[in-house]
Amino acid sequence: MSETFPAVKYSDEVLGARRVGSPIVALESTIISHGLPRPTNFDVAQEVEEIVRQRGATPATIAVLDGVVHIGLSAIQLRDIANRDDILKASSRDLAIAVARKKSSATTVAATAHLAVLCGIHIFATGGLGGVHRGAGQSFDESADLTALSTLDITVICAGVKSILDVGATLERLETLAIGVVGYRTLAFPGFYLTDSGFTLEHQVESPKAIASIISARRALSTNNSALLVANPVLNQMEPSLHERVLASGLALASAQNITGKDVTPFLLEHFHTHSNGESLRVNIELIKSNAALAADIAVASAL
Ligand code: PSU
Ligand code: MN
Repeated sequence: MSETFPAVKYSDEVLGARRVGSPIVALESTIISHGLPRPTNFDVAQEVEEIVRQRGATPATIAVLDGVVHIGLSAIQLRDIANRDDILKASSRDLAIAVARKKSSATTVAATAHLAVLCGIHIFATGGLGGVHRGAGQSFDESADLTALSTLDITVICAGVKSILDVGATLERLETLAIGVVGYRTLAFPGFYLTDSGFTLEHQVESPKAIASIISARRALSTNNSALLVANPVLNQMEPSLHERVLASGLALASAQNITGKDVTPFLLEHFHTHSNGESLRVNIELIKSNAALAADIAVASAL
C-alpha cells in the first residue's frame, strides 16, 4: 500500500483565527529564503507578520518543512526558512515531490497561492509577481506564477511584476489568463523597484473597501476562478538610472554565466542587492511591508 500523507499543519495562531472566522493573510516564503539576504530576511519576515497582526488580521506564512506543509510558522520555523541551507524553492509542481521526499521548501507565489486556496485563505501578500522574462520568445521562460493564478480564487497584493521581466508581455499574458488587475490609487502599473513601469492600467481603486466589493462581485459572477491582482506601487522607489544600470549588468552576467530556469530570478535579485548600495534591499523591504499592510486591510474589509 502506498504511504498516505497528513493534511497540512496549521500554526496555533492560524488555527485560532480559523475557529472564530477572523481574517487571515497568506504570506509567501521564497521571498524570505531566496529573495532577501541574511540576516535581514528573518527580521523582515517577522516584521511583516507583525504588520498584519497590528491591522487586525492573522498572518499565515506558508512553507514546506521536512515534508510537512505548514500554514503559519512559529518563530523557529520562520528562522529555519531564513537560515537553513537546504531550503529549496518550490513552485506548484514541486510541492508533492517535496512532501513525498520529506524535503524542506520555501513556496513561490504559485505554490503559496495554491496552498492558501486549498486551506480556504483568499488574500495573499507578496513582493513582486513572477512573469514573462526578457527574451522569453527564445527561452520560453515564463513564471508558473501566471498559470497558477489563472486557476485560483485569490486576491494577490503585489508591487506589480518584477522589473527584471518583460512587463508588457506579462501584462498581455495576464489578460489572456483572465487575471484581473487593479492599480491601488494609481493607473501606472508599478514595476517592483520602480513606482511606475511605464505601462498604464485600465482600473484604479481607492480603498480596501472598494477592493472588498470587487471580491464579492467576482464571487457573484463566478469570475473568481482566476486571481485578482492588486498592484500597489512602492512610494520611495529606486533611482531609475541606478535601476537601469544594475539591471543591465545583471542580465549580462546571467547570460554570460548561463543562469537558467528557477535560478534566474534569485540570481538577478541577489545581483541587485549586492550592486545597488543597499537601495534594492531598502525598496524591497518597503514594498513587502506595504503590501502586507494593504492585504491585511483588504482581508479585514472583506472579512475573509
Ligand atoms: N518577489 C520578491 N522576491 C522574490 C519573489 C517575488 O520580492 O523572491 C519570488 C516569488 O516567490 C515568485 C518567484 O513567485 O520569485 C518567481 O520566480 P520564477 O520567476 O522562477 O517563477
Ligand atoms: Mn522561470
